[in-house]
Amino acid sequence: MQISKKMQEAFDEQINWEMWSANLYLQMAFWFRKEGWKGFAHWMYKQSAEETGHAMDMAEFVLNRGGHPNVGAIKAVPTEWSDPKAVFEATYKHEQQVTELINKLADVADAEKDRASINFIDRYIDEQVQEEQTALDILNLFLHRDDHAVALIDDKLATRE
Ligand code: OFO
Repeated sequence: MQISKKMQEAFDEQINWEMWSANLYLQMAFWFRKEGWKGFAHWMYKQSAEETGHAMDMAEFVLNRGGHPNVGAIKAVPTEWSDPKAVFEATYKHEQQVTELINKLADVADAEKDRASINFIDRYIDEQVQEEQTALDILNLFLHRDDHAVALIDDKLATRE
């Protein structure tokens, strides 16, 4: 069944947000590099590529349903943060917003009674649980920074096979 106009427009909006997310994380990577944090920058480059992958995956789904995805104009992203912790606070907040957007996309699929889209979007609902948790886990490392040694032990124990 061909994708409805309403469903395609909802996907277009989400594709645009995924590309905005990719640009946000790319900009964060640039900021970390500029500030001399190579590890954080590496993580952000990976995160940016993952977001581009989400946009492409959604576009591929729309194409497979006989639609014509549109990226649209992508708004500028922030360029400055006060410190690494602030970047991850922004990351966590952003992922919470993306969860709301994915939920809205699912609402459109429900209203359209579009079973294929409902099924497709479900994996992003799961993905967002993971995305929020990952950002929060990193943020927690910053919140525990006064107890740096304990955080390092915590980190080490987490690698137990
Ligand atoms: Fe596309 O998952 Fe993060 O934003």
